[in-house]
Amino acid sequence: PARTAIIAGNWKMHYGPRMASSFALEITPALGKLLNEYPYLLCILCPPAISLSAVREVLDALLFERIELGAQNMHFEEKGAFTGEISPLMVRELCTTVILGHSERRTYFGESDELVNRKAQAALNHGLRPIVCVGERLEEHEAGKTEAVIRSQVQKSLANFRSERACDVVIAYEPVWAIGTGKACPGEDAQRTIHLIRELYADMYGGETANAVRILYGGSVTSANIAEYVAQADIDGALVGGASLKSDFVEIVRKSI
Ligand code: G2H
Repeated sequence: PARTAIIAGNWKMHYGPRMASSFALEITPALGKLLNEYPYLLCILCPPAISLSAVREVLDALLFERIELGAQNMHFEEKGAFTGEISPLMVRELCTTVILGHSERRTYFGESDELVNRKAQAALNHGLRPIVCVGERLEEHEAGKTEAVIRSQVQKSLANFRSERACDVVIAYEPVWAIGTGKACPGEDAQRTIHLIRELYADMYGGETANAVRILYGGSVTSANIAEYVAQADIDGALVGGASLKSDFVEIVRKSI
């Protein structure tokens, strides 16, 4: 395949250090075995910040290098008086990746496209791979505004990267109406929007970069529907929420191969 696929598990606010450690111990041997057999897939676990060290220890002990670790959010500054925040330098000590601009961050914590863009630039500057999330809300979807909303989010959230770094970004298309609702977006519809995102990215950074950038689908992905997404030409994997908290996650990875 031209692009190495990614299956990322966004644990959201589930599993403190103890549970995270035992769950990681439960799933990583099977995940590691699958990944050893198939080099074109990368798996990224994204536990809550407080549990990153615990999962890091499990991964280091098992020596599965293609299971990586990601944070779910971070501040753009390296350090300072920002109570409750974590910085790119801190994330970099344990992780390769950081999820940015998830719709829950945008909705409940007021994150704007401009803030997400600033965080994504900070991630790239510190050698972290940002997974930048975009997606339209239900009312926008129903009003036929998907394309306009996505265009605006992509143009603002993904602007001004140094062109040589723009292909290191991962984009996640997560229609908000499909998140945690069990109403997954049909594969062909996700493909259509993700193709549009790739075209927009080509306008911003050139065709070669757009061809190299990984774009994931997210929203109610399970082992029962993952095949529908990875079969699409422009979809390079998934950002999985609820189903990443169970052993179903191993099945999702198996079916992505
Ligand atoms: C979308 C997704 C993971 P879920 O938020 O980012 O969650 O798979 O539970 O819809």
